[in-house]
Amino acid sequence: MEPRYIFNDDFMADPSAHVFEGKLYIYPSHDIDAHSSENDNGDHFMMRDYHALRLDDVEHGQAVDCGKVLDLDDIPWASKQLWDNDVIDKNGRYYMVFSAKDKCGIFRLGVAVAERPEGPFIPEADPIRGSYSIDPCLFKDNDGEVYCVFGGIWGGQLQCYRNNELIENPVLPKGTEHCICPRIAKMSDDMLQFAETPREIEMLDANGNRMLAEDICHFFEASWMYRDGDTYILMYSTGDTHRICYAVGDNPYGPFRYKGTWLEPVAGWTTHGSVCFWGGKRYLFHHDSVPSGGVTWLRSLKVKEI
Ligand code: FUB
Repeated sequence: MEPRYIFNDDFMADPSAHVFEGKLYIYPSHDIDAHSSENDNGDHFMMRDYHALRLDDVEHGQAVDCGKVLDLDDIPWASKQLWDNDVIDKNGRYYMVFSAKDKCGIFRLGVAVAERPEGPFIPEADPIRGSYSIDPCLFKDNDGEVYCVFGGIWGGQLQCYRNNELIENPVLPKGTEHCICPRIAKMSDDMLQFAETPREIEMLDANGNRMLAEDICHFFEASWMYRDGDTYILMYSTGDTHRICYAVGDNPYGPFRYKGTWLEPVAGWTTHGSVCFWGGKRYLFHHDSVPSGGVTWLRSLKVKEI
């Protein structure tokens, strides 16, 4: 199958793809043109709502828009920038964890709950206690435990935290300094809070050494975790080197060792994806900015087989 666009009706990005109730759903960010200037802080990503999409024919069809499932105006604690989200099913309900800035301009993770995959998702009054940064991925292990893997640097603010505390005067690592790594926390049974203090996932290069800031495959944002047999796969974006890479480990907490690159740089600054199995094949859902003529904040959804 040739890589192809799956939703030509609107600009959407950061697709989280899952099979729920025998159907393939995608939960993307909904890009808009807010006419804000582009900067390293990501101020040009001013998204205000989320939609759920359903894709019935992965290799040929266009996704169906199931409608708006959550609006910024309905989230009591959030002020702006609905960035990446993910959804998981548990105990017959659907839980979305999403990133947004609070009233102080700090990224937090929030939970919203739905009775059906198509939503609507009803947001909790407050963000997850102790949450920070962006790009939550919800990974359900074979024993039913759900983990939230999250974090992104630069505009995603992950460099502002050490040991889960805000630090003063954060600096980004450079050169041969260790790169900043994603965080992981098991979710509570009711899926509304972290059940434990988030831990940093150790990321290793192909030789088993700690990943460095200068490595082309360094972690930046957009974690996606899944399991294949006894192997845990952590896919992520390298941000400023514009790749989607993956690393493997033997448990969700890591360490994870770099294994390969699934997507070379695309049109537009960001790259971000999810992996979903459908019809016996493994697909990478992601985005690029070709249809908008390269506008970084107006991205379109794609799929390719991996
Ligand atoms: O969509 C806004 C941000 O761009 C996401 O949170 C990042 O992963 C990048 O795709």
